[in-house]
Amino acid sequence: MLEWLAAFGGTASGGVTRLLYSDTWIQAQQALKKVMQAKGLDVRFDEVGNLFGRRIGVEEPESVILTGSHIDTVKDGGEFDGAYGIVASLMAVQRLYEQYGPPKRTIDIVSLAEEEGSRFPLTFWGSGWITGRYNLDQAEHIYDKDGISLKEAMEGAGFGAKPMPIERKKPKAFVEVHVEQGIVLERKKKSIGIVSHIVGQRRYTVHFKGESNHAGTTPMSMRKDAMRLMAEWTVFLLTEAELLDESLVATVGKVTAKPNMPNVIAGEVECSLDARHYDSSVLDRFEKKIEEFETHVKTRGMTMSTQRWMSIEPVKLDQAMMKSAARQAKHLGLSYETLISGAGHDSQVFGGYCPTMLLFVPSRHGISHSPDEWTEPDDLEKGIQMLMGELYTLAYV
Ligand code: HGY
Ligand code: MN
Ligand code: MN
Ligand code: MN
Repeated sequence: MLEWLAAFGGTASGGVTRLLYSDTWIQAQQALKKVMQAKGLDVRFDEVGNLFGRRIGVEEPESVILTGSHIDTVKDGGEFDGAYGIVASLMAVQRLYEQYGPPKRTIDIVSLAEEEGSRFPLTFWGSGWITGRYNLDQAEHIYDKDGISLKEAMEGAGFGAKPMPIERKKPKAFVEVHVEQGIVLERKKKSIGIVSHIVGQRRYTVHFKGESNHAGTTPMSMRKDAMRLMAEWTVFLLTEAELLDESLVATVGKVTAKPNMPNVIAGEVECSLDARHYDSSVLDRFEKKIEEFETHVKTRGMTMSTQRWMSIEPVKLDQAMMKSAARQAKHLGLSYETLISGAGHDSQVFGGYCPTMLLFVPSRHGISHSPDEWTEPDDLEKGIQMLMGELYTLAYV
């Protein structure tokens, strides 16, 4: 089923690009809706395009256990990030139904609309909508690289102001299985990761302004080279990150130059910055380093600006649910490791909203956000067994 889903947005390099409200995203959500219907689930979309497949509880139907993950991907990402959590939920709920019939409490499988922030400068749109982190009018002022607003894209995909009939009751719990996207489980030869914390994340867009000029006739001493300034800023900041704290990670992953010509000194450069740590005070101290560099720039006759467009706090996940997962792993005879997630997840948004559990399965060589993302089938299966056990405890007992 993962290959089948990966075909929606499959790329020449064997990766997947499925951006929020794009055609491939719409096709994937519509195809999943058909799969859910074929499994006898009650399906519906909410206002922003989160897709729900419901197995009604026969004793406490109003008590809802939510499980799933996100359907969107990064550009040329892997077939497991997000999608595995949706497929695992579908399979776990199906198997439980076949073995034990309908649950006592309702189980909602959710294919969350967006988590990555790949198309728009906003992350967790799907889980953020469900938990009230976002509202519809925010979508009007957020644009993709082509100047299309999130609102236009949402309405173009058939969602938006027309509220679909869903009640906005808080779920009793949220359970997500996800590939680790890191190398801890492989290194420690463990089958299951039980996540205790998810790091806080801050994302910035940084703009450097110098002066375009001729690459051949402008002496080095007379240049206002925005690319050179960005390079100095990058080395300074990433070095400071290493010195500040061994668990702080900072990434400059996206750069655009103007006019982006080989024989023209770049007059402007815009780049991204992604900083993460499980302690917000370290992220605050890192932000001070950004300000420190900005004061130095003024002496160079150039300018720079830093706009923080995303900030999500670190989250500590539910201890009781972690203990339940550890019992489950022991019961199933699966090796497990408790760990901190360096990747952001929808569980981070739900973690501050309802009791939340995030389970990992190993990523080969820790690779993710890449066509080389891979998890062995029997590891995927172990994740499904864990999810079945936890959903049984939450919805059947
Ligand atoms: O970027 C992340 O950490 C996640 O994969 N969205
Ligand atoms: Mn991701
Ligand atoms: Mn993910
Ligand atoms: Mn994620």
